[in-house]
Formats: sequence, structure tokens, C-alpha cells
Amino acid sequence: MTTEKTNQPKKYKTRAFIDQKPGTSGLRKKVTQFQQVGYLENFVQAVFNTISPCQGKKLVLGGDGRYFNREAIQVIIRMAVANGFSHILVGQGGILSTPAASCVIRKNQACGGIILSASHNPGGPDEDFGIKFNAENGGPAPEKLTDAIFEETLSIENYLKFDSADIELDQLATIQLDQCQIDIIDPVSDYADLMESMFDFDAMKALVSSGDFRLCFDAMHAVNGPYAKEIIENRLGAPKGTVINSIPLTDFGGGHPDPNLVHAHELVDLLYGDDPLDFGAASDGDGDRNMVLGKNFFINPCDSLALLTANAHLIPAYADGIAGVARSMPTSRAVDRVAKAMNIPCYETPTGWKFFGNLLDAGKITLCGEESFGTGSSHVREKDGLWAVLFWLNLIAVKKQPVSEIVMNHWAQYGRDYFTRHDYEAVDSAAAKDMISQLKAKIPTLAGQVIAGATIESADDFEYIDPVDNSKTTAQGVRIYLTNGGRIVFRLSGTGTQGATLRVYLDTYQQNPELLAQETQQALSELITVAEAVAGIKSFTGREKPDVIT
Ligand code: VG1
Ligand code: CO
Repeated sequence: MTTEKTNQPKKYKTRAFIDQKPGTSGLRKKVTQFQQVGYLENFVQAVFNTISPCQGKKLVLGGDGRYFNREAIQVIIRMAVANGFSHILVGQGGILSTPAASCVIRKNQACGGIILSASHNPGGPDEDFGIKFNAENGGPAPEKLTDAIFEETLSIENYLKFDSADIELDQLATIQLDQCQIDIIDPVSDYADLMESMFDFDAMKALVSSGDFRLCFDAMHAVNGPYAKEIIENRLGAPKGTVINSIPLTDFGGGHPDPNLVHAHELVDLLYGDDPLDFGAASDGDGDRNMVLGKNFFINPCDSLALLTANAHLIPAYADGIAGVARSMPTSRAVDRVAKAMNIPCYETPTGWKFFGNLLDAGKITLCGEESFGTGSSHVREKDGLWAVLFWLNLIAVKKQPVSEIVMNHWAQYGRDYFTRHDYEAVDSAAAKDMISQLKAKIPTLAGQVIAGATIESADDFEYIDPVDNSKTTAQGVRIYLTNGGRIVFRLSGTGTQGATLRVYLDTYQQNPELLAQETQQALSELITVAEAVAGIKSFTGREKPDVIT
């Protein structure tokens, strides 16, 4: 143990910022905003004030390694010491994926953790940074807590920071700083052990080392590289080089660490080329999202959740059954059909993982997911990219079928929910808000109207009452249901840092065995026309087409 010589904690005067309201997943801003004097400190102090007293408590700290991660870690360590924490667990190099942070908080019974990430948003000096607080259950702070933190940021006048030299983050060590013990921990091992305890690693080893099954994991130069290397290459024995782009870079190699068909094109080329691999997967900046591909085959995340639910009994961790499932509202209703057949409850929550926490803690659900490439279970309290990939590998090892066959058999049994999301990014905020408020004004008169040939069955602005603590969340997106089974959802993103991002979610159900293999945009083309007719997307956004289609 090394002991740093330090001075007493210092109280610094600060002025409040008015724009520190956490969004869907923490506070996300441009790096340059975070670099303003006192900006990071104010938010961190607001967190500590909200959860005070901090004396004698344990805190977990890490991030996705993006630009400003290391600087922020040094600041937060000094502030945590000054605020009286007795123990801080920091991922080596300042690294912890979001699901690993959740795992470490739970395993060590910490009072919570601070995760530095802007997830799938790009990184670099002119790009995005983010910070979020996870509570003692390992999950994102619920709304009550984020609201309280925001209130605190509005009136903050001082913050506490210890005056000390930088902590060495790159060596595993225990450092004593005043009354606080700081452990620099291996960011990977606890998480990798948890994964090994959940899945049938022997069967998966046989699959990935057989030579007949070729796979690739694209870490997109983001946080999951070291995790995927350890689990997929070292523990499961996949050939070296299976994990590509495996070294986390501060700017993610200039890419956009969002695992979808648009941004993970390097992986997509390997699965759709002349000599396609059997299995491909990618995860996002902070490791909580996943995309899974088969040979010439894309698994929509909504379908993935439904399939994992239907097949959970084949996985050791869920062999005794699952309590229930949940999906975010815009996610397709594919999982609802499975839950119904299994006779287990299915909950519909607002967008964002924080809404699953209570359901998981209360044991009401075991699996949950979102259309935005997020799937997870009760093993931690975050969505978990690598877990989803391992789940699929375990499933393939048991079923011994190609990905496409597994999915098509599922559709043949349950029918197919075609789903797409159209994003209009960085549009004018006022215009986007205007569009949504005009839509909301129309809600009471929409039912029964025929728009672009489709009859509207019902429409509302989604509200959620948490079944565990009865807290109410309003204005979560405009839902329009059609009599033909189609659904359109409009909402504005809560994670962007520039202008507004409009998300339009479209899904429709198809049971006809002849029509289960259509191209998605084609299958949804009528619905796309209705969405435009009802909302006037083009005229409000000034865009002819979406920026990103997933
Ligand atoms: C988006 C997704 C949402 C997800 C959130 C955080 O939020 O739609 O499903 O929970 O990102 O994911 P929004 O408000 O922009 O639609 V992560 O992996 O970016 O922390
Ligand atoms: Co993420």
C-alpha cells in the first residue's frame, strides 16, 4: 500500500449552471462544456450532496475511456475523498464498461458508482462526454434521484476537493489518501467471472473452437475490447484476432461507436461479403449495447429480446424459468407475444434503462430490452452488450442451427413484428418541439380518422406509473395505433448534445407465412407514408429523409 501525502480538503466557491439536467442516461454535453471551470465539479458535488452523508461509504468509478475520461477521474477521486468516502474502487486506466460498473457496485456492496460515458455518441476534444450516477442496486439513478440532483445543481455554491497529486491509474494498487482507501482494480475479471457463471462455457468453447463456426466481435475501438478479448478469445478459446478494434481509443478511432448496420460497417462487410462469417457482433462506446448478425442476416433488437425470452430455459442461468419481461414503449411487441404464450407478465416502460430498475429489484422481471440495441437481465442493472452476445452464442451452441434459421423458426411460430426507427438528427430544436406539440394537440381527434388510407384506432401521449413505487412519468412519446395492427411512435431524444433528434418508430405485425421475409422498409412503407401524413415530418425538419435508419 502506498500513502500519498495530502493537505486538508478545500472548499471552492462556484457558480451554478442552469443546464445540468440529466437526460435519458445521465448528463451529456460537448467536452468543451465539461471543460468549463467548475462544470464537472458542480455536477459531482450535486450528486454527493444528494446522496449525503458520504462518510464511510464505498464508491465505484470508471468510464468508457473517451477523451477527458482520465482528467475527470482525477477530479472525481479528489472530490470523493474530500466528501468523506472511505473507499473508492477505480477501474485500471480509468476503464469500466457500464455493465461491469454495475457488476462491481453490486458485488462490493458500494453505495453507488459514477460512470463517465456518452455511450454511443462520438468522442474526442470536440465531441461528447457524459457522466451518470448509478445507485446501490447497480442501476441508473431513478428519476426521483436525477430530479433531486438537478435541483441541487441549480443552487450549488461550493464544492469540496482534496488538494493532492494525480493518482497513478495504470497499475493495480491500493492507495491511501487521507481517510480514504483507493483500490485500482482489474476492470474485467469480476465481470468475466459473472459471465462464466451464467453460460455454458464448455458448449460455447466447443462451438467457437470447432473451426466450422467463424465469428468476429467488433469492439469499435471502445470499452468492450478488453472484455471481449478476455471472454471470447482467452476463456472461450476463439482464434486470436476474433475481436477486432479491441483497443479503447479516446476518439474511438474517429468512428461513431454505435453498433448498427450504418456505423458498424467493418463488421457488416464480414457478414455480408463473398465469404461471410457465421456470426458477428458489436457493442457501443460503453459496452451496454449490442448488435448481433448471422451469415447475411441482421437480428433486429426487438426480435432479439423476444427470442432470448422464448429460449431462456436453454441457458444455465435461466434454466429454472423467468419471472417476467419488460420492454421500452417504442420497442416492438414481439416479446409481448412470447410472454403471453409463456404466461408471464410483460411490462411496457418509458425509454431508458432507469425504468427497469424497480421491476428487476422487485423480482417482477428477469429479462428486458429496448429497440435501441439494448438487452439485459437481472444479473446486473444495466443493459449488457457482451452478455447478449454470449447468450446468442450459448443458444447457437445448444440449437446447432444457423442464426437465420433460429430467427425464421421463431417468426413461423409467433409471426413477425417488422420494426424500424427513423432518426432525424440535429434538427432545429424549436421546430422539433413544435412538431411534437402540434401532434399532441391532434391526439383527442385522431381516433377513427383515415389518414393515407389507414384508419387510426387510438392515439395517446405515453404515461407510465411504476408498478413498484407508483411514481408517474408523463410525456414519453406520442403513440398512434392503426386498426391494421401498425403502430407509429414519435419522440425526441434525451441523449443528444446538438439541436434536437426526432425519433420515429414504426412497427407492424405479419402472420402470413408467405410474407415473413420481406425487406423491412418495404414491409413498413405504408406506415412510413402515414407517419409523414399525420406529422408533417419533412416540413417541420426540413429533411427529405431520415439521417439514420435502424
Ligand atoms: C437512447 C435510446 C434509449 C437508450 C438511451 C441510452 O435514448 O433511444 O433506448 O436507453 O439512448 O443508451 P434517446 O433518449 O436518445 O432516445 V446508451 O447505450 O446511449 O447509454
Ligand atoms: Co451505451
